[in-house]
Amino acid sequence: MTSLKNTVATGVIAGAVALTALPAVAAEKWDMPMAYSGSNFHSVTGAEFAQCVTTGTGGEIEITTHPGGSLFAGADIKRAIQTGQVPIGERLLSGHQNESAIFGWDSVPFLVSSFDEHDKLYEAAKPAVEEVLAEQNLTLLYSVPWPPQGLYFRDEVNSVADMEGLKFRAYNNATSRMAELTGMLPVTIEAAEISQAFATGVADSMISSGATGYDRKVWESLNYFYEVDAWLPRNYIMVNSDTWAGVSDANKNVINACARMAEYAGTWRAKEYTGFTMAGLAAGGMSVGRASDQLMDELKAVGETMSAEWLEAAGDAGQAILDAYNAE
Ligand code: PCA
Repeated sequence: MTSLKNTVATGVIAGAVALTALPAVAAEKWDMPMAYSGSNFHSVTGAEFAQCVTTGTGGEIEITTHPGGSLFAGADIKRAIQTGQVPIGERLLSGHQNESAIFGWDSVPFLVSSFDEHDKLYEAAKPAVEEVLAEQNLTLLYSVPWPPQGLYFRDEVNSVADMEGLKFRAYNNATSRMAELTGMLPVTIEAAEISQAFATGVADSMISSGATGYDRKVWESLNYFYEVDAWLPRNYIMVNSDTWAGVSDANKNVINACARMAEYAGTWRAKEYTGFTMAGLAAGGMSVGRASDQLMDELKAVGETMSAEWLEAAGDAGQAILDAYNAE
């Protein structure tokens, strides 16, 4: 017994000596709230980014993701980062178009409809977005698009008249405005809550990607998905600028490298996931296909109105984005 005690005591002392002998680098733990389900490709990409940073910084910065709105609900994540409640997080910035119309550049209907066009528009918009973020104490690390947005309904819809009076789940200003302009009733609901909203009749329809419908198994309540490719909104991974200023140059390099890889991997997944999830919706029992010509024409007219409204709100900075896009 005595010898065991001695061994343990010696071990403890040796451990204490070893600890004090280590350089005084305290591991920083960064909690990273994310709004979408853990299985969603944005969340998977975020978890890989977190692991990359943790490994790459030798554990000096350890990031833990919290998907599904479990730490902060989507709408609260940006403020939590700005105010330093968390150092880092992911948010769909078009959800904050009321703060700056610039954040809505990615939700202007039918301005772009493919990933390639969207990428080009993002390059044009990015400097203006980063400028607004900087004013809000936020630094952009990386950003990943959602697949093209299509319309989900309980019943068949072939025209805007068929949409009249439906309860339409909205996730940002553009989606609410689209509901208003098509005679529907917008109700803002986080993606994490939509399965229940459709099951209980709080909403009958939405515009979103095949990915979100698939993640939330909406075929349990809804029956039609119409590909309209209205726009491709983006999620942004942002860090509090004060926190960022305190990161060593070496760790900034690691984080930026991890961010570039995450943006690449996330974008690739968004593209791959588009076809996969639409097939998944059909396998779940939904009717999946292009919207009728009449519905498309009528939606394009709504899009014209919304484009004009966005440009009016975004002013010269908005026009500069469009000019840069068209000049390329
Ligand atoms: N899914 C998210 C935003 C865009 C998308 O495709 C959502 O529906 O909340």
